[in-house]
Amino acid sequence: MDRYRPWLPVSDATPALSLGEGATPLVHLRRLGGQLGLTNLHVKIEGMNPTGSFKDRGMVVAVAKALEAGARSIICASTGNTSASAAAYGAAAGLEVVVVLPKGAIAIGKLLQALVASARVVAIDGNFDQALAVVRELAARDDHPITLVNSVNPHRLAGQKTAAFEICDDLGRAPDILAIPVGNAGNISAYWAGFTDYVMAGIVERRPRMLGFQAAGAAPIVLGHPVEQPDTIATAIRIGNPASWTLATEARDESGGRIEAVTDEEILAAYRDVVRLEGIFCEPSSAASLAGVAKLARAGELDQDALIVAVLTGNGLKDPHTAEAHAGASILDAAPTVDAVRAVLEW
Ligand code: AN7
Repeated sequence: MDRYRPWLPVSDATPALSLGEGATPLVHLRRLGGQLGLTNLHVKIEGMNPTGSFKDRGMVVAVAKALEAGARSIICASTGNTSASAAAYGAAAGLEVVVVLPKGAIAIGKLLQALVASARVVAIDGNFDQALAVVRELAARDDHPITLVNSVNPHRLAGQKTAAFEICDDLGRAPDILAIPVGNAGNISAYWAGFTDYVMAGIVERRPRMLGFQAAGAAPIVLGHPVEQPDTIATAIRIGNPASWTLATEARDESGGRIEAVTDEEILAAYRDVVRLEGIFCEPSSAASLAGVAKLARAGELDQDALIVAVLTGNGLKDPHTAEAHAGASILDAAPTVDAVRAVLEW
C-alpha cells in the first residue's frame, strides 16, 4: 500500500496495515521455456505473499478500508485462498472474521490457515457460487453489520492491480502476453485495470494481450453460460458463475486476448513440470496459466521470443493432498546404514 499509494483508494484517514504483501519475484523459466520453444517466459510467484496467494494484495486494502469505515466484522465466501487471507488480515486488524466455504472442497492448508487464525468457519453443503450468494445477502442486511471482502468489494481489485505495476516496473515495460488463471474473474480484471492505469500515466506504452485460463470442468466464460456443478482438481477455480464475468471479457476483448479452457490433465502436467524443471512449487489452480501457455505454444500460436508473464497465483504447500496424489514422488525406505542407503539408491 505504501509503494503504490497514489494508485490506491487510501488517504491519511486509512489505518496503516501490512503483513509485507507484494514485491513478489518475477522469474525467467529457462528450462521449461526451452522445452516449449519460448525464450522469454517468466512467472510472477504470487505464492510468496504472506498467506501464500495473490489475495493478500487486495485483502490488505479491503481490510484497511473496512477499519477506516468503522467495521467490526468481515465476511467472505471462498474456495480457500480468500478465506486464508481474510482470516490473517482480519486477525491483524482485530476484526471478527466469518468465512463460508463449500464443504469438502477446500485444500487442507487453506482451511487450516483460516482455523488457526480463529476465523469462524461455516462449511455449506453446496458450491462456491452458492456460498457467495449467501454472504452477499448477509452483508446486505442491516440487522448484523458486516463488511463483504470478496472481490465484489472494489477495494480488493484496486489492491490487486499492484501486481501489474510490479511486473511493468521489473521489466521496464509491459509484457507482450499476460497469462492468468480465471475463477471468479477478479484477478484478470484487476491486472487489466493496472496495466491500463500505467498506460494512461505514460509509464508504459502498451498493454499486454490477456490470456485467461479456466479449468475445463469449470469454464463458464469459455462456454458462454454459467456451470451449475463446476468440477476440477483445481479447487481454487472451481467456480461456475464468476462475479467479474463482464470485466474479464472486456479485458479479453480490449486486449485482443483469449479466455480458454485447460483440462485437469494439462493442469497437472504443468503443475509437475514447473517444479521438476524450475523448482517452483505452485498450487494446481495456479498451474492453469502455464498449462494454457504450454498448450498454445505447442500449437504454434505464440511467438517464440514474445515476452510472456504467467501468474502463479498460489503456493503449492497449501494443497499437500494433491501433491501426494499427483506429483508421483515416492520414498525409498532403508535401514540406517551406509550399505542400505546405497542399495536403495542402486549405487
Ligand atoms: C490460487 O479464494 O476465488 O479469477 O475464494 O485461489 O480472481 O477468482 C480464489 C481464486 C486463481 C482465481 N488462483 O482468481 C477464493 C477464490 C488461485 C485462487 C484464482 C483463485 P479469480
